[in-house]
Order: sequence, then structure tokens, then C-alpha cells
Amino acid sequence: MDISPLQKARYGYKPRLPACLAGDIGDIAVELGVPTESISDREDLKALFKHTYGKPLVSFVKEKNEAIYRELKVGVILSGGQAPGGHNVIAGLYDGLKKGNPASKLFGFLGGPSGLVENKTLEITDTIIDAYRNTGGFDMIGSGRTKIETPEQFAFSLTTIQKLGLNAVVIIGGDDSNTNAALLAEYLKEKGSDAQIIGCPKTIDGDLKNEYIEISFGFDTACKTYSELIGNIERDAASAKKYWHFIKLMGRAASHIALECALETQPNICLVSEEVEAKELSLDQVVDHICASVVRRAENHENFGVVLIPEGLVEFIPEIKKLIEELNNVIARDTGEFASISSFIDRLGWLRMKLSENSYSLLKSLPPDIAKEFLMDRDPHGNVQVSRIETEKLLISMTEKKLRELKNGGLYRGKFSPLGHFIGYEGRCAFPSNFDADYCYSLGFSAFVLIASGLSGYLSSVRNLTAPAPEWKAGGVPLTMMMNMEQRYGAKKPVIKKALVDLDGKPFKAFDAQRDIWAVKTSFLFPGAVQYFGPPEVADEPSKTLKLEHM
Ligand code: FBP
Repeated sequence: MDISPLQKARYGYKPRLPACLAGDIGDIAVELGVPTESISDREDLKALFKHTYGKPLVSFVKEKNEAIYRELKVGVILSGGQAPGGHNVIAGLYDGLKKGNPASKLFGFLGGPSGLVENKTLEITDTIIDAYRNTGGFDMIGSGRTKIETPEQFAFSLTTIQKLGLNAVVIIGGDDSNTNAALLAEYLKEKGSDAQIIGCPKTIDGDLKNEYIEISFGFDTACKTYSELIGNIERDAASAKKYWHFIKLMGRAASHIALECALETQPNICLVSEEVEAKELSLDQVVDHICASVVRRAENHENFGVVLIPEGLVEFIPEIKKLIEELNNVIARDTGEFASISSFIDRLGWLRMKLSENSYSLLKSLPPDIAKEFLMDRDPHGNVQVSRIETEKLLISMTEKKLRELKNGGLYRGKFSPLGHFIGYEGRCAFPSNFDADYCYSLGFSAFVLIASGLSGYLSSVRNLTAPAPEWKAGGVPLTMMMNMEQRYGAKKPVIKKALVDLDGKPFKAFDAQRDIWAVKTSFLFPGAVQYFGPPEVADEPSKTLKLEHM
């Protein structure tokens, strides 16, 4: 296989481990903390997770541990959207297993959770792992979004585990996939199986975090890649001085990516969905906010600019949120009937009787191409696929309309030439930054120690991430500790709570302190490409979000 010079150079990179995971493998033991509680809905969750609720927090200490030398058979799943560093989680897990006992085996489940249900595996060997060290993507074994939820799927998963004689399965995924991990851990215990389930926190969206999970992996690299692209567009805008660029960024629910990229690049506008929701802003008010910057900049003869839009924005505008909720419930209830109607006009007619009057008129008022996007298939977890809703186009068309009105009223004299972009897939499979390469390898290694110590229903955790890697702390967090009950597909379900942007948090405050200046004065920053080599302050910098949160 041909490989690029960068890939060749990255093979030689040795990911750094926290001191508690480095050194002699026989000297890593677990220390159990006090029992934990879920964030809310404790009685419901206790009843649902009879065997796995309330486990203690786990940290690693330097102590003799004979259990670490056990011969193990482990399966690993990459679940959900790609995130830079996934291969390094597998590499850390593999190296840990082999260090513990060279006879241990690792099987990758092919194509995500469906690989477990259907028993499709690839045994990972030295040759395979060495071809993927420090690379982006999930292509070693592939990923998928199958949700293990039916009794048959759970039973098939157990059969696969038994057939392969697995001691444990590691599920590398976001909040939904780790919710699945918690359910599977509980199911296995209920069925009397000793097989263990360990999760690893993955998602570029950065919304799987809490006191013990400082950031999900992939966020760092994805944001650095997006920031490079945004900086390039900013420089183009400042050079040509003729376009307003509306850039939608990935982040299905939370706006962490948009906020981090704003801190990195200082655009004129960055919308933050959580703020829109807290202030109950309507779509019109969001557009007014953009127009205010366009008008002020035109007064300074700057008919160009950059607007960052978080992908999930539409779900946070109260009137649209209500529309989406109603659509989700109606589509979940009458799935077959809805699917049998093929034309958009007929679907609208069908929905007229099913939606509230306000939601129906909102849906009808949207440009038809955008309205169609609201009716597309939901993902297996019941979420509307916001990455396929062209919010940037919706905002462009509404901004154009508003500016025409302002022009007619003599309140705007500029020239508005908008361009829409969607930046998402450009960053999900980038070569992991040094931060993600180290972090992911450590998460995988930590997952091995949790397995060797007989634990199940835990998320691998590596903390103190703004310090150099040797000072990081590793351990495990019980999955049930992060759960609450939420409405999904029309029913209450146990789920891991998503971490949204905290409007009282330091990253948002830092943005808020400067954004009025950026809205009028060109203040663009050009962060450039992800740096793999060079001085530590360039090559090993964590994200601004992480640094601000730990200041
Ligand atoms: P995960 O939450 O599974 O990590 O996925 C994140 C994400 O990249 C979102 O930002 C985006 O909305 C979604 O995946 C798109 O996924 P897909 O390509 O499967 O439609």
C-alpha cells in the first residue's frame, strides 16, 4: 500500500502515557472510591440498572497487580461518527493487552455495533495495528450507527460474546453509544454472563463531558482542522472584500465546536445555540443579529464577513424545536404511514391534521427545499439529522430578505454577496493532533486496565488534560453516574446526559467579552494547520475550550 510521507512519519510517533499507566505493567492496580449516584432520576435508574447502578469511581495506583497478567479475549467496536484518534484507542488497548499477556487476543467488530449483533469480526494483529497507528479515520474496522435495542439484538450480542469466548467488549462512542454500553453491561449481568463492557468517550462534538470526562476525543483535532479552514476563508474574505461567508459547522446538538472555532479565528458572528435557546430568540431575531453586523460593517465600507453557525442551531430556536419535537413524535408513532407517502406536497397535506397550527404554518413558511430536509429519515436514536438541514442557506435567504427591507427603508446602503459552506466531514478523519494521539492511546490503555481488573459498566477516563501527558490521571467512571431519564421517540428512556455549552462557563464568557468588537471590526485570526512537529507551545497545545475551563 502506498503511504504519504506524513503518514510514514506519524507511524514513528510514540504516544505519551500518564505516569500511572507507564512503567512495569504489573505495577498498575485499581483503587475504588465511594459508591456513586446518577445525576437525577435515581430511583428509576436504580430499578433499570439493578446490577450496575451506583458503582464506585476508579483510579489507578502504582501497586502490584497479578490480575493484569491474565490471558484475555476482548472485542472492540467503533460506534457512531468518525473522530480523529479512534485507531489510537484500539492501539492503546491492543498494546495493553499484549503487555499484560502476549497470548491475549483483540477482535475488532466490523461496521460498528451491528458487527457484534451479527458476529462479524477481524482479529487484530501486529501487522494490522501497525498500519493504523496515529492515523485518522475508523477504516481499520469501520463504524456504524446501529442501536442495540431489541431483545433479539441483545440476545444475538450475548451469543456472539459466548461464541468468541470474550471476556470483555470495549465500545468507543458518544453519549448514545455509551448509553447502549450501559444497557449491554446490565443485560449481560442479568443473564449471568461474566463478560464486561467498557466505554470510551468519543465524539468531535465535545458534548460527552463532565467532571471526570474533561473532553471527548476527536474534538481537539476536528476543531483545529476546522479553524484552519475558517482562517483560510477569513483571509480570502479580507483579501477579496466582496463576500459574506456563512459557515455551518458540525455539532449535532451542542455548539462546543462553533465556540472553540470562534475563539481560534475571531469571526464577525458566531451563533451559539444554547444562548439562542436561553434567550428564547426567534428565527427573525437571529437574523436581525446577523443583519446588525452586516449593516455596521457596510457603514465602514466592509461588505464582507464570516458567520459561524452551529449545525444544531435549528433545534434550539424554540418555535423550530417545537416543530421538530412534534415531527419526531408523529413520525415515530405513524412510521409506516408516513413512509408510504412519497411526495413532499402529500406529506405536507398529511401533516396538516397531525401538527399544531403554529408548527404547521412554520413548516409551510420555510423554503420548500429546507422544509423537505426536516422530513428526512431520523437516525437510529430518533434524532433529526441536522447535518443534512442547510441552516446556512436558510439564514442567507432570510438575511437577504431583511437587508432588502432595510435598503428600501434607507437603513442599509451596502452590497451583500453571501456564500454558504458546510464544514464537517473535512475534519472528522484528520490525522489526530499530538493531544488526541496521546489522549486516545491512554484511553485505550486505561480500558485494558479496567478490563483486567474485572470491572464492567465503566467509561475509561483520563483527566488533568491541560498538564503534560505524564501528569494525566487515569481511571474509570461508572456509566450510570452520567445518566438521567429523557423523552426519546415518544417514551422516557435512560440516557447519558449531553453536556451543552455552559453560558456561565469560561469559554463562553471569553467569547462574550470580545464578540461585539469582532462583529464590527475585522479581527480575524489565522491559526494554520494542525502542527505535529515543532515546539510544544505549537505542537502540543490543547484546545482553547479545555484551557479556559481549567484556568
Ligand atoms: P457522533 O455523535 O456519533 O460522534 O457524531 C457526531 C457527528 O459528527 C455530528 O457532528 C454530525 O451531526 C453527525 O456526526 C453526522 O453523522 P453522519 O455522517 O452519520 O450523518
